[in-house]
Amino acid sequence: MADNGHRSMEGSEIIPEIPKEEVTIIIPTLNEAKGIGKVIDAFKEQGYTNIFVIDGNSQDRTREIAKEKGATVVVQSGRGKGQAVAEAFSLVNTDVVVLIDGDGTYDPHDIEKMLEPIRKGIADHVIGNRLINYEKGAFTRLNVIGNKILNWLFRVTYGVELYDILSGYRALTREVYKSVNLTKHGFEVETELTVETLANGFKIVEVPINYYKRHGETKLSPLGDGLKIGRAIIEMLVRYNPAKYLYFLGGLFLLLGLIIGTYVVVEWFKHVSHDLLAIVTAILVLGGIQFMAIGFVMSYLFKASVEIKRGIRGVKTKRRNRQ
Ligand SMILES: Nc1nc2c(ncn2[C@@H]2O[C@H](COP(=O)(O)OP(=O)(O)OP(=O)(O)O)[C@@H](O)[C@H]2O)c(=O)[nH]1
Ligand SMILES: [Mg+2]
Repeated sequence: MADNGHRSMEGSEIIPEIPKEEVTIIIPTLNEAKGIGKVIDAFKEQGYTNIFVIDGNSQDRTREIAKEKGATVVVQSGRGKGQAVAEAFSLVNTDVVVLIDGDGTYDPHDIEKMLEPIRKGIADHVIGNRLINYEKGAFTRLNVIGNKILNWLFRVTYGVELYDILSGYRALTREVYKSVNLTKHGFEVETELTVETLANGFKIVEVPINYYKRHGETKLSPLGDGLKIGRAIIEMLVRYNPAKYLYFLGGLFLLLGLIIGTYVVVEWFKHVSHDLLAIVTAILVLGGIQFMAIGFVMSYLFKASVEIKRGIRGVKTKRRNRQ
């Protein structure tokens, strides 16, 4: 990477040639004996030989098949897809990692599409968007609706135009996968990866990919995991952009102040005075303005810290190139 690591206008590192040995395919698996073999074969046929299976102690032949096909297989030390992904990130060290499920839902032949934005330097993290072109039956109706709602919730709260934040097909540069701090153990991992990347000032780009019906049994509980993911989206906003909460609170105070204040003024014209309500109005309006002002300063600090992180990375890359 030191030879060709320079940055694009967007601030992402351009890696014009990504040698195949500098890409690790990470596949978290839990009882995926029906799909894992085909997924590994398809990557190997294309010359990708660094295949890392992080297994959740499968009770079927998943690990044997993966080993037979030449993958490195590690049994995760904890539980859940999130913990498995975090552990895999700590164990590999190539320029790029590609994350994919072991159930045959994603197309290994989409890998070049996934890597292209990194090569061009327009992204540090690429998400494969499944929701544009998927095989009939690949999603249940509930899953389509759930995905749409959660993506909408994300766009509204974070203000970032992404349409498939829960996709399991991703490509990440070393800078991203070594810097994300993954604390969630389950299916919130995709949300956390997305939020962590944005909060650290990296760029995410989505590319349309194919999506097929899975082999084997799902491990996802649509309602239970959907609710957990929704909660994670909101929770992580507090962690990374508390200013938005203050705007919301400030807006609420001002609105209440305005309603009560209007009532007080209308009554005053009728020669009825409401001293207590007038005080409440003043408190609500002043409180609302204060929340908003603090929110404004915080959002400025938040944006500045993201810019600083991006700047520091640029300086580091320049220095590395000079060496
Ligand atoms: N290591 C590990 N892998 C897991 C665990 N839970 C799920 N996985 C794997 O993570 C990937 C995603 O899980 P899926 O059950 O396919 O979830 P999904 O893709 O959201 O849902 P589907 O629509 O059913 O495909 C699959 O390859 C699973 O085998 C776990 O606890 N540990
Ligand atoms: Mg899947």
